[in-house]
Amino acid sequence: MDAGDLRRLAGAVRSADGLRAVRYAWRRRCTDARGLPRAGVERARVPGAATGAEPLAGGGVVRFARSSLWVRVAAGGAVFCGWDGAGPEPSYALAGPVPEADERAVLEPDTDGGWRVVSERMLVTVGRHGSVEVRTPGGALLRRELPPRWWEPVVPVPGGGSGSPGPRGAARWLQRAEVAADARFFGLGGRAAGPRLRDGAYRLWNTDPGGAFEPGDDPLYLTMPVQLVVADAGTHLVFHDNSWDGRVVLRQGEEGAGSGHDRPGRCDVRADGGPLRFWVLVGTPARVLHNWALLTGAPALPPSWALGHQHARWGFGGEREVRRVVAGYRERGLPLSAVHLDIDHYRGHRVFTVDRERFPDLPGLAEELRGQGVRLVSIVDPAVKAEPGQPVYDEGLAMGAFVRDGRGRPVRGEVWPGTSVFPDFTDPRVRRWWGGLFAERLAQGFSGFWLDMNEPVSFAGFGDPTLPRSARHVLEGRGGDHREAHNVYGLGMARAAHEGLCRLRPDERPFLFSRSGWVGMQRYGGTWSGDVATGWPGLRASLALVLGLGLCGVPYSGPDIGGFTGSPSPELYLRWFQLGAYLPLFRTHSAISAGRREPWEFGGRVLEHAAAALRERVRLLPYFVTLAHLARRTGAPYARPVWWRSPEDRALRDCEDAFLLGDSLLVAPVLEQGAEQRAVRLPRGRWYDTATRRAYDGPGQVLLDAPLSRVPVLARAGSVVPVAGADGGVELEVWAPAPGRTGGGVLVPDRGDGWEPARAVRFTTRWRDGVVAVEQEGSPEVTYPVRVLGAEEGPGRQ
Ligand code: NBV
Repeated sequence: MDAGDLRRLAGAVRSADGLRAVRYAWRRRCTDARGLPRAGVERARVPGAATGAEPLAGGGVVRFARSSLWVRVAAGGAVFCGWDGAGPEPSYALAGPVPEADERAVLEPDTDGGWRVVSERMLVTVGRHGSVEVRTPGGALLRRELPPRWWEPVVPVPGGGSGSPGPRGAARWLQRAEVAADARFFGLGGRAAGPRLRDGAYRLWNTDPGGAFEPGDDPLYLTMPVQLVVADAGTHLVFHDNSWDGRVVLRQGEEGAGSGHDRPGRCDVRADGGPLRFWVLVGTPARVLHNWALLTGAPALPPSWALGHQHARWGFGGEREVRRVVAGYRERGLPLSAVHLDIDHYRGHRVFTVDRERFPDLPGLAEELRGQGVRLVSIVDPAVKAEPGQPVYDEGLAMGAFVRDGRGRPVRGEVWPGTSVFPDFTDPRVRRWWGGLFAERLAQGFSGFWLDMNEPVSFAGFGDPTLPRSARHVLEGRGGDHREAHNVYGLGMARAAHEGLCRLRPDERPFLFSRSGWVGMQRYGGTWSGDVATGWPGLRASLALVLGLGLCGVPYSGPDIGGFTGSPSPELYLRWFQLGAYLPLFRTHSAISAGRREPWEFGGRVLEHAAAALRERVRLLPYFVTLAHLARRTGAPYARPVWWRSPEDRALRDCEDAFLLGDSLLVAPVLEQGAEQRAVRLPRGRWYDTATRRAYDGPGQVLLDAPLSRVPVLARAGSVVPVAGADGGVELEVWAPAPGRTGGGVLVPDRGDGWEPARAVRFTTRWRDGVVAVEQEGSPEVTYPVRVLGAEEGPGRQ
C-alpha cells in the first residue's frame, strides 16, 4: 500500500460507501491471493542461436535454440512477427480474417548467418541471435528489435530438483528496440501529456485515475500498445498484440552533433504474460494509418448530428432543467445537436432504468426535443446492481452472464448502484444479450450512447480500482482471467452496444463513444477525454489526447469542454470552447459538483464569442462530414499533428499546440492564459490566415493575432473547403493556390444517417489566365457555388 492508497483509505472509511469500497479492496486482495499463481522462482530465456529456417507463404519461420520466430508479410505491406509459435490469431484487434500473405515476399539467407524477407514496403532482417531489423526498401534503418527475453515461472518438480519451465504464455517478457536518434514517439492510446511522448514509463492498463486527471497522470482510461514513430528515415507503426498489463519505457535518442556518435532512441516493451507478437507498418503517416485501418477496421461513421454541438451534465436533476438548458440555447440562437443524460437519470443508478420522478415521460421529452432538432444521448455503465427482482440482474444471472471468481461465483464490486456484478463482454452470448437491452433505451427515445466506467471500475479503498486479476472470463471460449481480459473489457462493451444497435435499429448508423477500449474500438465508435481537470494544463491535455488517439486509429473524440471539475474562468472556458469547436466530438460536460458549462453562464463577451465558434462549426459541418467519411475510407484522423504531410520537418514533430483539421485547415488554439497573439509553426507551402486573408509561406514560424473572439485558423493555399452556405446548401470555399501551383479538395455529401453509400466528389484548383479555376472531376462544370478567397492580388503575388 503506498501513500496514495493510505490517503484514499483514510478518506474512504468516513462514509458507508467508502467502507464498502474498503471491504471490496480487501476481498479483491484475498480473492487474488487464492486465485492467482504465486510469484515464485523464474527462469530467464533468450532465443539463443539460429538453427535453421523454413519458408512459408509471405516469409517463414526462423528456428533458434530456445524459440522460433514467424515472420509474415501480409498483402497491403504490414509485417507480422510472432515468437514462440504465436500467430496473428486469436486477436481482439484485427478487424476480420488475417490478411492474405504477400506471396512475393520470401525468406532468404542473409549474410552473418541471419535471414531476411524483402517486401515491397520494407526489408526485414532476422539476426542469428534473434534481433529483428526493419528497414525501408532503400535500406535505411527504422527499428532494431533486440533479441527478446522471457522470464518463465519454474514449476517445481515433485521431490525437489531444479524444476521445469511453466507453460508458455505464462511468461513475462521484454522486447527492447532501438530507433533513429532523431525519432519521436507518438500514440500508446490516450495519454494526457503529448502528443509527442516524452522519455519515461507508460503503463498499459486501462485505469480510471479517480477524480480528475492532469497531464502528469498515467495511465488513463484507454491504453494501447501502439506506437507511431516518426523519423527522418521514415514513419512506422508498431503494435504489440497483447492485452496483458504491460509497460513501455521510452527514451529519445541524441544526435552526436556531427561526431558520428548518435545515441539511438530506445523503447522497451514489457508484458506480464501473453504472446510476444507484433505488427510493423511502414510508409508515410497517411499510408501507415490507412494500412492500420485495413488491419484493425474502418472507423465507424457517426451520424451527421453527432458532428454538431452536444451539451452534457452530470446532475441535470430532471426534465425541467433539461428543457431550461435546451431553451437557453434556442432563445439565444445557439445551435445544439444533442443533450446527454448522465447516471442521475437512472433509478438509483440502475442501468437500463429511468428515475420516473425526475423524468416522468422520457419518450415524450425525447420527441419534444427531437422536434427542435435536439437528440438525447444516454450514458450506459456496465455494472449491474446485484439485486434480485431487477430484470437485468435476474436475466444475467440466469444465463451466467457475469464475470466470476475462481470458485464460479459472480464477482461483486462496488459502483454507483451499490454492490454490483459485471457482464463478461468477452463472451459472445453476453454481448448479444447486452446489445438487446438497448431496446429499452431506444424505446425511451435515446439516439446515441455514452459508455462509461468500462475500464472496468469497481471502487476500491486501496489498490487497483478494478476487478480481481484472478476473475474468470470466457475470452471467446478460450477461457482466461482478468489479467488478459481487463484491457479489452471496454472494447467488448462497445462491440456489444454497436452490434445490438445495428440489429435493433438497422436503418440508422449507431452513435456511441466509450471511455475505455482497446485497439480496434474505432470499428464501434469513438471516445472522449474522460474526467479532465479544469485548468490550463487540462486544456492542453485535451488536445494531446485527441491527437494521440487519432494516431492509434481512433479518429472521433473530444474533451469535456471547460473541464470536468470545478469552474473554469470565463477565458479558460472560451478557449476550451474554441478548441472544441474544431474537434470531432464537440461537447460541453461537467461533474455533478462542478460549475455550469452553458455558454451564457460566463458573461456577454464569452457568449458572443462562443456563439461565433458555434456558428463556425455549423458552417464547417459539410467539411466535418467529409472528414468523417475520409476517416472511414482512409483511416486518416480528422485532427492530425502538423507534421502529417511533412514528417521530415523536425521542428513540426515537436509542435504540440496546433493541428491540421483534414488536409485544408491548420488550427492554432490558444492554450495559454492571457495570450492574444501566438506563434504558429507552419508546414511547407502557402497558408492563409482565414481571418485576415494574409498569406504566409512555410516552413517557418509566424506570429498571429489571437484575440478573445477567435483562435487562428489557416487554410492551405489551393484547398477546397466544403462549407454550409446561407441557405443551408453546400458551398465551396476555395483558397487561391500559390503561384505556379495547383490544389484541390474533396466533398463527401451527407447522405443522411442510414447506410446509403456516399460518393466522394473531387475538385482541383489552378490559376488559369489570371483567375483561379476550379474543376469538378467527372463533370463539365462545378455543380456547387464557389467562393474564391486569397486571390485578390493575382497569381504573381509573393
Ligand atoms: O457518470 C458520472 C461520471 C461522468 O459524468 C463522467 O463523464 C465519467 O467520465 N462518470 C465518469 C463517473 C463518475 C466519476 C467521478
